[in-house]
Amino acid sequence: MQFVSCFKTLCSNKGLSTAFLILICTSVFLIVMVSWLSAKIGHIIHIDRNLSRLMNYNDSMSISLVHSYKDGLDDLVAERKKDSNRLSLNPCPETPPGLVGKLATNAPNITSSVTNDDSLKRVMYGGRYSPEDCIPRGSTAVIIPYRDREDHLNILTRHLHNILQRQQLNYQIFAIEMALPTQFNRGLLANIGFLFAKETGDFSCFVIHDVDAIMMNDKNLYRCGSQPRHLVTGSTKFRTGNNEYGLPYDSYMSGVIALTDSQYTKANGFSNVYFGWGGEDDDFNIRVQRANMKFERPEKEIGIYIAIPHETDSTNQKNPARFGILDVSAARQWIEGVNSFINNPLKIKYKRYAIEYRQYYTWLLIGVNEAAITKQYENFLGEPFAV
Ligand code: UD2
Ligand code: MN
Repeated sequence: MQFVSCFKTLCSNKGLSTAFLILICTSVFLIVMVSWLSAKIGHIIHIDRNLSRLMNYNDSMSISLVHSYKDGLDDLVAERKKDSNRLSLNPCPETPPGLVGKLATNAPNITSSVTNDDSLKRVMYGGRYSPEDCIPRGSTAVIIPYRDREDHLNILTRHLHNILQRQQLNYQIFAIEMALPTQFNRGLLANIGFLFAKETGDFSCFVIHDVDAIMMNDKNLYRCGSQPRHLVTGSTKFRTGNNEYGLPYDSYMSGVIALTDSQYTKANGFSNVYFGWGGEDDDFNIRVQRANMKFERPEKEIGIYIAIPHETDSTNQKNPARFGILDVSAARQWIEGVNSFINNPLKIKYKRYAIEYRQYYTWLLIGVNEAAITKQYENFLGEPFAV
């Protein structure tokens, strides 16, 4: 009633109704302006981020983007440690009790069996997790050399959080991305990821992981052994003679491997000179053998992976020089590898453009100069590069 009489007074008084109209118009104008401005600012930030991704590497360029939630993350981890002391927890059992074995997961329906639980709610910023009810037997860094496969990364990280929590591991997932326009270099990104993970946490096992490899059996434990481990025994990409999932050749060590700090360091990590697709995996196998180690695999049915189908990436073209580079793998093993980023006369320069502790993984954006690296090692690149 009061509202009606108020409205009548407003209509009968010309001055008042004009003022009211102006007030309404100004408010609407202000609301429109504020929403337009915030959309614009969001857009500018987005463009700025994309630009920084597209910037060419330049020696004099400083790191332009560093977002860090690390302080918060450290607090959480410290808190969890205090909790486990207070609750005097027991070590987690040797065989995790919640494993189900072969997953009800198939290629067109990859996420169905992994999204219906609370595992994602338990993940800490940076894609990190530690069991709440027991002391984990191992601490694993999952390192994914990565570029521009966001849909694969989303599937893989959700899948891993689900399974690695069932495996009662302390773990963290890292996506190491190479800034454009440089050709992709999987080995170099693995090395940088390994060093960064060591800087970030106390890991007993380092798993170098393709972004499109989805494990089909949760008994495939992401732990290390007394020898380097190739966790893949078969992939939906390859069929054997009797039409089972298999591997293309016996010395094939691609997709997912697990090594301790000392095993990785003893082999001197991956070679850094394979730009584009291919070669770095066979080279790494040679390195492991020359360092007197041998890859081991889990049982056949445990190590089957789904390979998410994909096209060839435009910035990861087949490297035509890869066979020549592979020929002189032995000559390069001790002069370039993971030691190229530490103390080394032929040290490789790189930039960390960004570090983000994202919700389900830690993301690193790396810039390198392909021409400079190739020049540095020109005498160690085999026939196609010989002058
Ligand atoms: C095979 C190997 C892989 C590697 C590669 C040769 C298998 C299961 N995997 O993969 O381990 O030796 O041959 O280099 O056989 N990536 C991106 N964005 C890109 C390009 C590559 O994220 O633009 C990453 C991603 O993690 C991917 C991996 O690099 O899984 C390997 O690249 P690929 O998937 O294009 O090559 P593919 O499937 O032949
Ligand atoms: Mn692939």
